[in-house]
Amino acid sequence: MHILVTNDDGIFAPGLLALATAMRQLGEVTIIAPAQNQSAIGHRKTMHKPLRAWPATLTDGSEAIATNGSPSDAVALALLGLVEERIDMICSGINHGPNLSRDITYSGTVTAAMEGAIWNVPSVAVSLDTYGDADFAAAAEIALKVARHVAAYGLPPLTLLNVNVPGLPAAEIGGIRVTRQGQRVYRDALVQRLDPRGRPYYWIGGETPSGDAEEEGTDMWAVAHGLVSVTPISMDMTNHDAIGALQAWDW
Ligand SMILES: [Mn+2]
Repeated sequence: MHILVTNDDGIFAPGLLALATAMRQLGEVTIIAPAQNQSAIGHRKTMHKPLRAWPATLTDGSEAIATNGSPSDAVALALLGLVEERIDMICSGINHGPNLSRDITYSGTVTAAMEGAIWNVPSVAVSLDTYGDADFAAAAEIALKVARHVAAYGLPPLTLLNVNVPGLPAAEIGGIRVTRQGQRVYRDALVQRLDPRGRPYYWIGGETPSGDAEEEGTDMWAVAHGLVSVTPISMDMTNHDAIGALQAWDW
């Protein structure tokens, strides 16, 4: 097995090192990740400036490749030939913070795995549901278990796994549940300020998003109940149920 490990928190994020360290139990690991934090970058494909890639050494001495590109650029660079060896799996993370429900459309962690899924390389995104102190080693052991299952069973075409690990000590994590996307509630608020020349500028601020933890079987429900959430995500975003209704419109 040759596993590509990437993230969106940046090449020196501890979650990346924990994930790469765990994945070495499954196979050879190549690390390529953004040089800086690119959380919430979305599925960006860089087309209007050059992409750079350069060697980096992680805190444990691991050799890695840093890039000025986005997480999905990092995956594309590797698959397009920057990494010469065939890549059998892509693991993205471990993100410091959850990627639940519609977060996946913003998340660089998940969109890196989406890039892999588009290439039909089995891809897994892993996030830890805490913004506080994070036990990445425990989450990495869970990521390894998920990756072993992906290697053994395979994934359907154009499908990635979005894994969210509760932000709990390892002994308090209850097990793995296969889930669907739940309902995220964003609490964004626009903050307007004035620059030194009196012109307005804006931040999208507000409180940390919440969501419906009561709807059983969702990603949000699982992590709220101390369970690891594994959601299969399809790159077919068609709302198949809506096709009939739209066809009935008087076009
Ligand atoms: Mn992140």
